[in-house]
Amino acid sequence: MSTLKEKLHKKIIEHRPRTTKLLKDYGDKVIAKVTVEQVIGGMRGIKSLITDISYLDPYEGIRYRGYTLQEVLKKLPKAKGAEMPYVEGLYYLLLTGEIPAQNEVEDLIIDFNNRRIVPRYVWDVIDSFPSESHPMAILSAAVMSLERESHFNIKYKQGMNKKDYWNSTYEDATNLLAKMPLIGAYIYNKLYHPERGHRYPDPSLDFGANFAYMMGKDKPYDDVSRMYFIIHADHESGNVSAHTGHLVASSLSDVYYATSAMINGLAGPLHGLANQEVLRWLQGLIDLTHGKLPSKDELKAYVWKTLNSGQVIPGYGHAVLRKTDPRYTVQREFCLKHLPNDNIFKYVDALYNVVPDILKEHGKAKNPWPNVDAQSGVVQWHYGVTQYDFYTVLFAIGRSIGVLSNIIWDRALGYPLERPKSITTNMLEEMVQSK
Ligand code: CMX
Repeated sequence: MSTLKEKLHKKIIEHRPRTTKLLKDYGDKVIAKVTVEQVIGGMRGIKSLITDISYLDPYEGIRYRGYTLQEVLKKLPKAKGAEMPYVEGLYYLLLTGEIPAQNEVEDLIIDFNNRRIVPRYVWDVIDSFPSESHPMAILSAAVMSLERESHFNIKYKQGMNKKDYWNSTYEDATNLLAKMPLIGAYIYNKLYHPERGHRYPDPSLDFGANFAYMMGKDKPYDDVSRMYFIIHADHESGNVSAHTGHLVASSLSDVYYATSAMINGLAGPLHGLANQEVLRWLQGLIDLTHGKLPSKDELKAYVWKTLNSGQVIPGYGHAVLRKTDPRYTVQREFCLKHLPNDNIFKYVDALYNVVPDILKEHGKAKNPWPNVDAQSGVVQWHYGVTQYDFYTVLFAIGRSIGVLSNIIWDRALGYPLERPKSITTNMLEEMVQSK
């Protein structure tokens, strides 16, 4: 057993009695009430999911295992000369709740490298897609095609004990995660640089650096990749992608089914696809102003035009957050250091000075502040990834780290099939009248 798996096993054994006690001693204790608005309004704020991997505070933003993003970026081990930590270290942290030592991450990098070979048929699946297909559709299908590799399914058919579900799920999750950067880079090269052909990974490199290498990008794109995958990894359990992954896995579908479904949820413009929408919307503004930074009044007019035509401002607002997203801030700080004179960054910064006030005046959005997607495309564009349809694939690679960690723990703690109750409009009307 690897060091990580051994530690994880120990943590699982320690944690199980807490769940058992909560259920046995407090199973019928009421912890929240549910309003009509929540039932009709997408279940906002209903406390009905449990995860220890991350927690999202509306005013502070995300914490991974209790650590803020700034702390995660500071504390996790880094490669020599790197500004951003190893992605593998984050997987270790999410699974165990502990910051790994340098040698523990190095072991994990070797383990990932041993698991990353992608079967030939996956490349065939990707190659069979028309070049106009959206990269998220291709990614979802590629992950789905790997389903036949599932250890969990083999063990399940052999009559595995429930207590061991986490073990083969860990194997599946780690095998899939190790392959995600290869699949992402292959899709990128096939769609946008077919002249390059397939770029094989470099066995001496870690997750982020290997991705940069396969994408044909020089430094500091390795750090961009690490930063990008780390900040997108998890956002507690209720967001569409994380929740979808958890829901599908709750029926004991294996991690390939669950991750493919998670990718499909992420591909919507109100969720992960917003990062591509931000760039599309910005390009409209840049074209209109011929690349010359507009005045504050011109910016305001552009924002109002979007709102008055019944569209949302992409990259702004959030279902839970009520402040500027720290994932936005991390990327902004990176931009200030590495690309302060980038023209698109200047547009993004200028918009930051006008959009929140306009959204407040507009009076609809509960959160007028920018989210992660308002900044992420700018960084990618600066380093030559200008094909913005691809941006959500990067989000999906990052998000799979959190979703897969959650699924392993779901199995370890024996969380059951998810099955909330629905009611009809008639029933709801009767309920409110009888109160
Ligand atoms: N621009 C214009 N209107 C907005 C808005 C925005 N950025 N954000 C919210 N609103 C509107 C909503 O559309 C809703 O309008 P209706 O009452 O007409 O339906 C109203 O304000 C209330 O919405 P809310 O409670 O503040 O927000 P929700 O929880 O319903 O939705 C989100 C959250 C993210 C979907 C929404 O803010 C939005 O559409 N933002 C733009 C898209 C975006 O950036 N998504 C990425 C989010 C981060 C991620 O998951 O990647």
